[in-house]
Amino acid sequence: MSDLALQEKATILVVDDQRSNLMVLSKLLKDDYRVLVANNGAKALALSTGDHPPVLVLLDIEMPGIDGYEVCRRLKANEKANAIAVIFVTARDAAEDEEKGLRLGAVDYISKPFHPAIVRARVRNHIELKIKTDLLESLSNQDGLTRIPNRRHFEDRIQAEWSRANRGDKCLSVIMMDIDHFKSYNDHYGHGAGDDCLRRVAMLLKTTLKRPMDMVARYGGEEFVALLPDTDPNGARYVAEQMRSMVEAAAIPHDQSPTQPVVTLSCGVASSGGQSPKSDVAALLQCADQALYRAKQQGRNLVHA
Ligand code: GH3
Ligand code: MG
Ligand code: MG
Ligand code: MG
Ligand code: MG
Repeated sequence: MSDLALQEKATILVVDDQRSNLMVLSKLLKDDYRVLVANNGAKALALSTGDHPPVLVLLDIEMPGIDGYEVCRRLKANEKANAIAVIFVTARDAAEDEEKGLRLGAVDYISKPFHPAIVRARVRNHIELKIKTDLLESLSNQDGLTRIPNRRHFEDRIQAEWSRANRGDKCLSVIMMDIDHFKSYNDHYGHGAGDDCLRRVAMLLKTTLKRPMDMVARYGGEEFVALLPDTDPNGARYVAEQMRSMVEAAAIPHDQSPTQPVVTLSCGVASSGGQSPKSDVAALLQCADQALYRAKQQGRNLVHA
C-alpha cells in the first residue's frame, strides 16, 4: 500500500460550471480522495472556508459570476484558505493565461482537454508535497522535547494577537512561568528525569487551557508562557492559579526543594488593555517577567500579578 493510501483520504474540491467536467474529474479522483464539487465560484469559496476545507482545488477559469482567477485571488487573500493548493484546469491554453494563473498563486496549470492519468499524477504529487510542507511547518512551530508550541511560534502568535486586541479594543494577557528549584531537581534525579518532568508539566499546563485561542508554549529551558487573548487581569490570574495548583497537585517528587517536597511552579501575570495599556509586546512580556521575579522573591509556588 502506498504512503498516501495509509493516511486518511485528503479532500479535493473540483470547481467547474460544466457538469460533464465535474463528473469526469470526480470519477477520476474519488477512489483516492474525498471529492467535493462546486459548479460556481461562490460555492467554491464557501466550501474552501467552511468546516471541512479541501487541501487542494481543481479550478476552472471560465465560469459565469466569479471566475476562476477571482476565486484564486480571494482564496490567497483569505487567512483561513490561503494554504489550499490551487491547480487550474482550463480550456485556456495561452501562455499569458497560464502565467497569470501561476502569478495568482496556483501551484499548477493543466490545459483541457486533459489526459486523465496526468491529472491524477499531478494531483498526487501536489498532495504529497503539501503533506510534507504542512509537517515541516508544524515541526518548526513545535518544541521537540515537550511537543507543545515553541518560543518562535509563541512570538508569531502574540504579535498577531496584539494587533487583534488593539483593533478590537480587547484585553490581552500573558502568564510567564518558571519551575522552582529545577537545577537541584536535575542534579538530584538526573537530566533524563528532568526532561520527563518538563514533559509532564507541559501537558498539565496544556490541559488547563479550555479555549481554542489560548496557547501555552515552552519559552526556554524550564520556562513556559501562556497567551490568553480577550482575557482581563482577573481571568488571567484565575488561569495562572489553576496552572500553579495543577502542577502542585500532580505531586511530582522533589526531595531537594526547600519550598516543599514536590515540583512547583511560579507564575507572573500581565495584561494589556482597559486600565493598563502597554506600549508594545515587549513591554507586556517584561511586565509578566517582573511579576514572575516577584513570585520567586516572595517564596515561589506563587502567582504574582
Ligand atoms: P528558580 O526557582 O529560581 O527558578 O531556580 P532554578 O533552579 O529552577 O533556576 P535555574 O535557572 O538556576 O536553573 C534552571 C535549570 O533548568 C538549569 C537547567 O539545568 C535546567 N534545564 C533547562 N532546560 C532543561 C532541559 O531541557 N532539560 C532538563 N532536564 N533541564 C533543563
Ligand atoms: Mg468553464
Ligand atoms: Mg528559569
Ligand atoms: Mg532562574
Ligand atoms: Mg526555575
